[in-house]
Amino acid sequence: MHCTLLGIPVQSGTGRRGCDMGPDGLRAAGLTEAIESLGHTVSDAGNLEPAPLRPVSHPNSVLKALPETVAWLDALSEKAYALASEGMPVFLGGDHIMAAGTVSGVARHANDVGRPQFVLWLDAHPDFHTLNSTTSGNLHGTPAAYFTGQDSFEDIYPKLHAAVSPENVCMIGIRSVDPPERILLREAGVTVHDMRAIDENGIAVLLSAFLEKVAAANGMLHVSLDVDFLDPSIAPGVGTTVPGGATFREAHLAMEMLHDSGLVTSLDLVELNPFLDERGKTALLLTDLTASLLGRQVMDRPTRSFG
Ligand code: HAR
Ligand code: MN
Ligand code: MN
Ligand code: MN
Repeated sequence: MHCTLLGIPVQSGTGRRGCDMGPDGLRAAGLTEAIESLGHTVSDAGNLEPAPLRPVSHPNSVLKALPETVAWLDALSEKAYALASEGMPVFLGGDHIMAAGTVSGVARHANDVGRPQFVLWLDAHPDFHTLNSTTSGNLHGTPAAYFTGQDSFEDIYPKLHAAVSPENVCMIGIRSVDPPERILLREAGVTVHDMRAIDENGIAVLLSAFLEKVAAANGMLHVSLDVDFLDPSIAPGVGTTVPGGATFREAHLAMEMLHDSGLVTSLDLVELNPFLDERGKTALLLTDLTASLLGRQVMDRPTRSFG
């Protein structure tokens, strides 16, 4: 397989600085070498730059850095669309607003080739605010609402060529949901597995059910991995730590199952903040998780097929 790395040093979607160093943190941790060691080829497309600013405004006065953020999305949605037709894009963040660009871009490509787009959202947060519902104004809380076609984004975020059906989105690891998000998620029909669901069922059961669904539909699968999906004790290098996250083995098992499924077509690694990390611990863990997703195993085992 061929992987293309694209750095997206955006941090205008979050209230904390340091996410703009995320792509270089992942490079320093040896991401390219880890992927190559598995027999894949890698090209590094470098870091994206934002498009020119265009005048955008919205009546919600708490929104932070809206024009700057939109400029990143304008560039990224086009770039992600272009990269989706050549091997597996690995998008290096940057804060999670970038998923508005990556998912809209890859979903547009899936639509071109007549396949449904699915999204596995691994995060403490659903990031399902609209521009109307957010009260923090931090736009990294909005990408999943945008790419599933919820209202408020029209003529502000890039034109959405192909919305992802909310029924094709599975969120795992969720443990911080704002009241308006809870209502919107239920109304839209997104599958949300909170941490209690992991505790009660085990992550393998939850993920298998989703992978069966993707395989049965011959879907494309985008994985969006937010650092705060992981417990802060193993992944401190993130601006929004939330206690009670996924363990080291839960995260690796999810990645190993994703590899075995053969279904993953694109990947986001988001919210790494090297300024807050401890001697590269979080960057190295993300690198190892990516290796598990791309085929690293302890012992050989027969691949399991879905669908
Ligand atoms: N829901 C909160 C807000 O809107 C948290 C925002 C999202 N934070 C993240 N994303 N780290 O996963 O402000
Ligand atoms: Mn997130
Ligand atoms: Mn998060
Ligand atoms: Mn492989």
